[in-house]
Amino acid sequence: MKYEDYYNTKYKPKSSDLICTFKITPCNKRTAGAVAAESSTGTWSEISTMSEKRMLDLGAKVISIKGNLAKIAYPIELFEKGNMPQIWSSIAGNVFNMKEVKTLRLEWIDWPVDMINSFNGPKFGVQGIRKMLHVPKRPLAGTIIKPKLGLNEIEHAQVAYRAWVGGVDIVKDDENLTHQPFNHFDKRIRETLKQRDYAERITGEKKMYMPNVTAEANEMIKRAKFVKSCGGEYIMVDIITVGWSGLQTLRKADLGLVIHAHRAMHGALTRNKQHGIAMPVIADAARLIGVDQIHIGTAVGKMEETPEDVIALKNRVEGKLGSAKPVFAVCSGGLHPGHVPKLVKMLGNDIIIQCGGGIHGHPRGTKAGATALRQSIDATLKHISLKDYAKNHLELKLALNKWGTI
Ligand code: CAP
Ligand code: MG
Repeated sequence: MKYEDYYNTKYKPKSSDLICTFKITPCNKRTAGAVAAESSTGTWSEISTMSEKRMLDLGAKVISIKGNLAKIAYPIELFEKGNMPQIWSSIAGNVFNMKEVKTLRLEWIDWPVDMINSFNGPKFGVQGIRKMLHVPKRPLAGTIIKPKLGLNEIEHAQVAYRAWVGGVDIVKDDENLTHQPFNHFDKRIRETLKQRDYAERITGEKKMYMPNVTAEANEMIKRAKFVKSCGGEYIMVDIITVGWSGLQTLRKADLGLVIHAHRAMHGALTRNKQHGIAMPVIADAARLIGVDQIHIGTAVGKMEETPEDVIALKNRVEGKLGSAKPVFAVCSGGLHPGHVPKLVKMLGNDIIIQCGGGIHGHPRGTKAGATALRQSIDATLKHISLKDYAKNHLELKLALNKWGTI
């Protein structure tokens, strides 16, 4: 039996098959067959423990090759429903390091309904979050407390308060702030939620805090429960570093908290366009497991990505995926108020715009920075140029003087 035996363009995929699109270099019957074999029933040698027929019947099939793209269909029996790590151990496992392929990138997955339904999916999604915040239409405004590390609990809470009263809806921890000697988780949550309550009273607006619960899985659940017991409504988690198992455990705890997905480390998998895993594939898995919002990039900020990448990812996280609710797209990374018109033009109103440095670096401080962001969103929705709006909105004017518009 050869790798080529897994090439079977006569096979008619069933609606229950999971279909992966791989970019393969070089892409031919043998290399695509090798990927299909190693990711399903095959290995490098003939073996005596099962008949060839049974191996090929159950195995994945290369159903088409077009240019450097190969489509591979996987019978659903190969997988354990509701077990995301197992699925990835198959389709995104050994194959990336096979000598047979020079490079390999998992570009896309078409998920069968049965598999989609075996996961929890988002509890809230775009509409649930808008309802909680009482903000039906406009882009949501958010910030990340900066510096990422170093503030103590009280300082952290005070910066959050200033951002909320300045105008942001959501404040989040940074991805590497959890429970460090200078800033303990429990105290940070208590202090920051206290400030959230003050900010809600002062502004009359609903405010949200996203504490980072990233940790070992049992510890995450403990922390998430603590957030809930303090009156929190949101948590954030670093989905790649905690892994699918950690994320599933967190979602399955079903604590009724909105889950924000930070994707720190995704670049190690997604950045090389020839090798690795495309971000929409990662976003699909996170959505099936059940995150409510996820970072999609900005195309105008500090991270490497094209507008096409960001638009495609936005379409994917809110597009049809069985009965999974649309996920709120989060734009973050090097943003400031001057970026808002371009972001809204590119992506529409269903986005969360997060500025870290672009708020806390405002010449008059965090509160003014947050106000500048809200002014920029208001101007954009009123179709007034930022330059004109800044004439009688001082905070915006100072932000534009510092960072400009694009
Ligand atoms: C943004 C951010 C996010 C990045 C992650 C940061 O802060 O909090 O982690 O946006 O990238 O620490 O960089 P700034 P992505 O607003 O100060 O840049 O969203 O692309 O995954
Ligand atoms: Mg960050």
